Amino acid sequence: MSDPDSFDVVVVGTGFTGICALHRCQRAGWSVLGIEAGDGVGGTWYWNRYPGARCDVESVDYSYSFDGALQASWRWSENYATQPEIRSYLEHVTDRFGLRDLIVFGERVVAAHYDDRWVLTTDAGRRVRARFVIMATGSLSAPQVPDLPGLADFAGEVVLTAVWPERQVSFAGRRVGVIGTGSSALQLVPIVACDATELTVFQRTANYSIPVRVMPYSEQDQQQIQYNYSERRAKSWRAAAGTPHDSYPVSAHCLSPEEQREVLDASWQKGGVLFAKTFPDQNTDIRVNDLARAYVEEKIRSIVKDPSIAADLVPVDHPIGAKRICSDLGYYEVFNNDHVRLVNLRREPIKEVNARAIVTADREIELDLLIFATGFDAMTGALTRIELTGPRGDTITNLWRHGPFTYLGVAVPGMPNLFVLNGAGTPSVLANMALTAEQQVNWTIDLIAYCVTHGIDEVEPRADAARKWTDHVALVGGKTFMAQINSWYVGANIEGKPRAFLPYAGGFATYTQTCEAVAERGYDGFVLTRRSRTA
Ligand code: NA7
Repeated sequence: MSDPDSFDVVVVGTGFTGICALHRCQRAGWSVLGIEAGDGVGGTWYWNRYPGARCDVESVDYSYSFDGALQASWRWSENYATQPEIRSYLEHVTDRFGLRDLIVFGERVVAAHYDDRWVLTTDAGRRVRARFVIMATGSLSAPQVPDLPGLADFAGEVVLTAVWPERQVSFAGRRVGVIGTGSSALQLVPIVACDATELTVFQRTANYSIPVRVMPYSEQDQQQIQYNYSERRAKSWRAAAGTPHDSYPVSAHCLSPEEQREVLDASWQKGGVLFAKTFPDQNTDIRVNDLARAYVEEKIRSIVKDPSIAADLVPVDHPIGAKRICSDLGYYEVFNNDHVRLVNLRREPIKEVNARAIVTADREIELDLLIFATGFDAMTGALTRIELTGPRGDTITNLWRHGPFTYLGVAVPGMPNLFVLNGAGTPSVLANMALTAEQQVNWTIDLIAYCVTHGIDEVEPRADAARKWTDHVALVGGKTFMAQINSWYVGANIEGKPRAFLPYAGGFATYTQTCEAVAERGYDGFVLTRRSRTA
């Protein structure tokens, strides 16, 4: 009789990647279990349910293409989907393909160790065995909250954007503080400002944000989407960022100042994160970057009436796009309200929290509700928070003590039969995560199928192949502006985290081709072990 707690594959996490992986495993006829900490699917889109949460990639692109009927049947209501709509899409996919019964909800994997199989343990004490493990644990899924002195004494309500409660959090009639000014905060703040009696935004680093042009899809748009879909998706597969958008065809240097301005105006009107690629050389030529930067800074100054507040909102420490550009619906405008204040933490750091207030170097700011929008231990945190031990006693924290060490981002020497999808060393956060999820799953499932077909018991990357890939990730990333500043792209937001450029910056299409070439060469770079002999 087969062991009910033993599976061909265990998939940890049911966000975009995990759901896709479960579907492929099921289709392959393997026994598969999904383990999900949330009470529903969605991953980051399950937990990040703060008001205003919305994807900055267009809905039509930020969805699956692996099933034509699914794609044709789902209708997004807007061009940039809100969190509730994305979550219901993922619920729909789960039910459509009968995946729900494959998933254990409400349990977090806390440990996994390998002897001849992986044995995974959850926080509910469940132990399951798996021949292969797919870690679909997400890039932005391990929230980080600063350890502010006195925080435990705060008598008001405390919430995190990254783990927003299911219950209603009221802002009306309350004095609200928001710590952090990344994408999450910038989406949330205009909504809080509508109802709160007082709103204080605590900013450590100013970010660039471009208004997003949210539009409902008309019937005509819906038809157009279906008509163009194949071509649009094919273009995304060939693109560096996994979306079908192009930069302006020539460098800004080829244009007159008036023409440059026209291009920037058009890009501003288009809105959102695509502004980061207005000109083809904006992210490689600092003079071009300066043009785009100055343009947005001028916009900030024109929107915000108080010049001293505007000066604080203008970033001073990074080229535009070196941190992911935020997209907002009225963020800068909020600071024209008398009941909204900006605290520049560089000038006025937080000293402590007491029962009623945040105390800065200059003043005490009383609050009823404190919101942390302080980001994540990005790209590695979800994995390193699991006690993960390979057959030779290597732990992931030890293996990655100098930074992530992977082959193609997907496999780790010392961790056979374990695959980390959309994590460090993959394009993931620099591309369209829904599309990269498909790529990562397709490639990994093919590799597992290869092992199954060829009677291979263990697959593990060689250390020299991982060295080469890890060095390549560092080299390619090191050439970008992103590597030259402090952000979660390099782990700088987490104290003590080794500095390493985390995502793969060589482009999604290039990465995909590299992975395909490895597969075509019979998975070179991997040691494939067949019982007592190796292949
Ligand atoms: P982000 O982008 O990491 O933003 C976190 C923000 O929190 C950022 O402004 C941080 O400032 C700030 N932060 C973090 N720790 C502190 C402390 N100790 N004190 C004050 N401020 C702090 O996370 P988001 O959730 O907004 O967005 C994540 C991604 O989702 C985003 O990049 C998009 O790709 C979508 P810092 O910049 O570190 O000085």
